[in-house]
Amino acid sequence: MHKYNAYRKAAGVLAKHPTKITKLMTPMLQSMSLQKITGIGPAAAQKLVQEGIMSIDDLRKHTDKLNHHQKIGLKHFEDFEKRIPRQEMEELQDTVFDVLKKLDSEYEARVCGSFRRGAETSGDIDILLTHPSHTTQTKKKTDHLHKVVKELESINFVTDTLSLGEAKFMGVCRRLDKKDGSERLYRRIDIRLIPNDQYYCALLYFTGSDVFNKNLRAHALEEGFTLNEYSLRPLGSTGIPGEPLPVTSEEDIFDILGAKYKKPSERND
Ligand code: 8DG
Ligand code: CA
Ligand code: CA
Repeated sequence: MHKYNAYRKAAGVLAKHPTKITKLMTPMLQSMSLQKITGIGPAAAQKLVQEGIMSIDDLRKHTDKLNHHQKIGLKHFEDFEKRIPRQEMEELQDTVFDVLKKLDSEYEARVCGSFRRGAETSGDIDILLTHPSHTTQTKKKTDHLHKVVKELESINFVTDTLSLGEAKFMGVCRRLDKKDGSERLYRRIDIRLIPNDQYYCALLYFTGSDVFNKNLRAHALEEGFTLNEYSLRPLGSTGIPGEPLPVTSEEDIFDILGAKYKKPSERND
């Protein structure tokens, strides 16, 4: 009954103000289309629409309104919309791992996200990186990530940087030229430097899927733990999280939570 009345009311409003509603829907759709570009979130998109930028084509005529990240997003928009075949993901992975090995044999890295779950195609490349010398106890700043990115640029693998901090790189890369004439698309790549003691919680989190993560976090709470991308902590009777539990594998996390271990390929939902 309530629902029926709500629909009847909505229909009445629509009938009385058809142009108002159409106008409202149009900026919403325009804003959503602009948000397909990396670096353009809801706020930026809304601002652009208010300034009369109605489409991605309009945006190309007004690149002065964009910051560096958004400009690169626009430049490679078509490429970024395309999924990356697994074969190419493996090539991209090999390139990064070769560089890491050359720089320091103690680096440990993983491609996470849909690739680790066995997907045939991936939207981007999510890499986790760690090094025994880098832990949450490390007092001085580490420059591992800057060193790695610099090296990946020097071999013309990384082509653009969207953002680079001590712990997170967001950028663009491209397959190295195999001289077989095949197309080399620009791909989105993220590299996160993780303190060694947080590596397995991060690995679990960034492998996903996000639905799987949500369910496991809910299960953790039921068991009296709090789980996030950094740590697994017991919740005391007061509900205050205790110290992070030591974990040395993903299996440890499932064990502590009393959950059956699931391989990455079993974490798609
Ligand atoms: P895809 O790139 O092939 O489209 O899929 P994906 O690899 O599963 O998704 P992603 O957006 O690249 O995120 C990688 C993992 O990070 C995801 O599988 C689980 C974790 N994750 C969450 N929540 C979120 C979130 O809000 N944003 C991002 N970027 N990652 C998240 O659990
Ligand atoms: Ca991904
Ligand atoms: Ca990603």
